[in-house]
Amino acid sequence: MSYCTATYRIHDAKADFRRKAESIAVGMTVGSWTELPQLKQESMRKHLGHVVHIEEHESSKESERYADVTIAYPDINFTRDLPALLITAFGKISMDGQIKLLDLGFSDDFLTGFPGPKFGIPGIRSLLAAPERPLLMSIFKSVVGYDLEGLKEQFLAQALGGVDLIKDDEILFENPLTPIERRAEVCRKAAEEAERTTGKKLLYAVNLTGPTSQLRSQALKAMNAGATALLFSPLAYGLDVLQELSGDPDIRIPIAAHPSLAGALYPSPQYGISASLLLGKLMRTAGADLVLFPSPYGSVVMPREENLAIRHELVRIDLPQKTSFPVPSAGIHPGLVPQLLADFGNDVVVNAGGGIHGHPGGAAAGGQAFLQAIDASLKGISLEEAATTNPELQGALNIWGGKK
Ligand code: 1AE
Repeated sequence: MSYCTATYRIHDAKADFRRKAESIAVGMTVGSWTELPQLKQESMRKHLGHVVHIEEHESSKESERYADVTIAYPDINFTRDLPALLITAFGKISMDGQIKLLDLGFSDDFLTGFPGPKFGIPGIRSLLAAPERPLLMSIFKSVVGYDLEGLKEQFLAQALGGVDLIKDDEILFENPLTPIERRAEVCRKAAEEAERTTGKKLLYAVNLTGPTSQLRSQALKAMNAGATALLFSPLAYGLDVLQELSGDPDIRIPIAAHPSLAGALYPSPQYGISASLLLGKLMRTAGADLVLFPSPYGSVVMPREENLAIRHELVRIDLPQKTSFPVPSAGIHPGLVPQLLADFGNDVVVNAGGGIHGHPGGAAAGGQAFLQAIDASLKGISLEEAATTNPELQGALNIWGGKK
């Protein structure tokens, strides 16, 4: 028999955790067990979940009493898609008291349904001809209400700074001023123009939005008009939609997953879904080539150990799927680069919006300041020292300083 597992943290001041775990294992599979006649019990046994492990954490404070519980769910009960597993493992019980889904363990059989990222870290590195170094991504800012000319101007400024990727802001939806295929076309030309100056390849991720039924045709439209990547918010649409898009053989460009809505799901110690599962394992399994999430250091913060746990899920090499690029984001400026590289190593995309556009010398200088910070960090030179010969980096340090 093949099983997927789910590990939960259950907070309860008084519960008998074994009874609670057994009631979940039975309740989320065959419904009831002891009330079934003997014959029925035999035929239902292959569908019955079971408790694999319980680790209780007692505390003098009743409110801090909890147990980590792992339950195995027979694969025979669900189809090979994430919604089916999520509903089995954390459907109804997600609303039943203080319970947080910490992890899912996929059986080999279940995992065969998930090809994972089409490009992943190796594919993106190959598209950018950047085999080893950390990458730099810039985010369009102030895009709502702009026309194509305004967008092109911003794009060029970012591209001339030498960034590897530029992404739309996630709040740029389909609109008459900059429809997806027009901005893909205009920005592709701008990327080619910038490449002639910088000598660097560049991916542009257009934001894929609109009704779910139209996403595929919008993605193809964008790709055919010149988009070289897509930005998508899987938690607003559903992870299965990401999987459909990433698994579509006609969509031949990488997908960057935006974490919109994630804050409603991972931060509580008592409720929701852990960050490493939500933004790490599930995003990679559903096929995200790059995954954005808040870093521990910027304007929106996530605890460092959760960041590292996400990274682990995205880059671990003991899985059949390609690895996904971790993209720690939000309030990132050049002063944070040494710490980010220390945490993430070279397989990271340093991502900034305000930290590029807010540079006193403009967006091109903002990109250059980041590249200088990355270069200095890789050489083990302090940013202060590097800034003595790099005025763009000095400009960034003057306003944002180093890591706070
Ligand atoms: C965690 C997502 C960050 C994001 O999407 C974004 O737009 C960040 O912008 P800045 O770098 O904080 O300006």
